[in-house]
Amino acid sequence: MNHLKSVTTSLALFCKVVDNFGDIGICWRLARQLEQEHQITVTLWVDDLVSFKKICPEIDIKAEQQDIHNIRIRHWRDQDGQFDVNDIANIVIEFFGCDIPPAYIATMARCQPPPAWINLEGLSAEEWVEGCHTLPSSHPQYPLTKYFFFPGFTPKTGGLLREKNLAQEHLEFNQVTQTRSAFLTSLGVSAKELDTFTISLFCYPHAPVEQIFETWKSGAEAITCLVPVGVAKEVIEKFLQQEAKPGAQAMRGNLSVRIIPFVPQHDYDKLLWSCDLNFVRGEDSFVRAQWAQKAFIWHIYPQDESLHHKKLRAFLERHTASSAASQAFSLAWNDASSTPDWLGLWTDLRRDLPDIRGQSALWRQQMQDIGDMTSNLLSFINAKR
Ligand code: TRH
Repeated sequence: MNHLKSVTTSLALFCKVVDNFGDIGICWRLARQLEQEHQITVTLWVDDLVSFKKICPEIDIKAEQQDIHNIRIRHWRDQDGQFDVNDIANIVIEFFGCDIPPAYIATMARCQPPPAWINLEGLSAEEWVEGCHTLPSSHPQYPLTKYFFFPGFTPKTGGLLREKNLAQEHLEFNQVTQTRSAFLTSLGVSAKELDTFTISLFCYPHAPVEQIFETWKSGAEAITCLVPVGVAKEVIEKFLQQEAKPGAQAMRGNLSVRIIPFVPQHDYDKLLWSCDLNFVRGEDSFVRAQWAQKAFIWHIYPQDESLHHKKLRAFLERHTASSAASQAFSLAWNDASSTPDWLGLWTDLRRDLPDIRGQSALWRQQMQDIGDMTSNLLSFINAKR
C-alpha cells in the first residue's frame, strides 16, 4: 500500500443518487475511508445534496463546492465542457454505472498516463458476480479501459466496505453498559423501554409492518421498536395515531413504537449495536448489520420482475448466520412466500435469535477474511498500474 501511496494522489468518485440514501451512503463511506486510511485526496461528485445532508448534517445544500472531513464535495450538475487535464484525478470511480460527464472522459483520454477507471457495482450474492468482478471494458472511442469492480461475499469478489477501526469502536461501545443506555436515551428512548427487547426498523414502505406489529403487540414479551423518522411513514402513523416525528411514541399491548431522529451515518452503527434485532434494507445498512454481529432481517430493494427475490435467495443460501426460521421470516418479510403465518414466523425466529447471534461472529470473521472492499479495490488498481 505504501507503493500505492507514492503513485496515487487523487481520486474522483462520481455518485448519482437514484433514490433514498444508499447511493450516497456507500460513496460517502468509501470516500472517507480512502481519505482517512489511505491518505488519498478525494473529490466526491454528487448530484443530490439534500439526500446527502440526511446522513451527513454538515452538508451545505447550497454550496457548489465544500470540504468536509478533508473530502472535497462538488455538486454535480451539468459541468460538461469545463475540464482540463489538471482537473482529472489519478483514479476515477463511477458508482453503479452512473455516466460521468463526457468531457471528463475526453479529458481523461488526454492524460499521460490515463487514470485508473473503475465502475463500482452494487452488492449481490449471486454466483455470476465472481465471473464479472474486475472485467475490463474498452472505451469505443478513446484508449481508455474501465474495470468493473463488485463488492461481494466471497474471496473472488471485492468484499464488503469496512473501516479499519470499526471492530475496535464496536468493542469499546460494548465494554461499558452505560454507553448503550446513554446513546439510546439521547435518541429519546425511555428508561422503561431500555429494559425491553429492542428492535430497530429500517425498511421500505411496502414492508408488512402492520402484520408484525400486530404479532408483537399481542406477544408475551415487552418489545420496543425504534423507527427512524420517515421510515414506512404511513403505516407507522396509523399505529401511532399521530404524526411520526422524533419523540412520537405509542404503546399498544406489549409493543412500544417510538420515532427516533434519522441519525448521522456514523451513529447508525451505534443504533445497530444497541438493538437486539435489526431490520435493515438496501445495501449499506444491510452490510452494517452484518458487522454489528446481531441478528437482522433484510428488506431488499425491490426490482422489476421480482429479480430481487432471486438476489435475496442467493444471499440467504450463502449466509451461514441464519436458521430455517430466519430464512422463512426473511422470505415473508420480502413478500416471497405465500400466506405467511406471522405469529408462527415470529415465534420461530425469536426462539432462534440466541443461536443466530452466536453464528453471526463466525460470519463476520468470514467476511473480514476477504479483506475490506476499499483496500481490495486499491490493491486491484495498484496491480493494474
Ligand atoms: O436508503 P436505502 O434504501 O438505499 C438504497 C437506494 O435505494 C439505492 O438506490 C439502492 O441502490 C440501494 O438502496 C440498494 O438503504 P441503504 O443502502 O441501507 O442506505 C441507507 C443509508 O442511510 C446508510 O448509509 C445508513 C444511513 N442511515 C443513517 O445515516 N442514519 C439513519 O438513521 C438511518 C436509518 C440510515
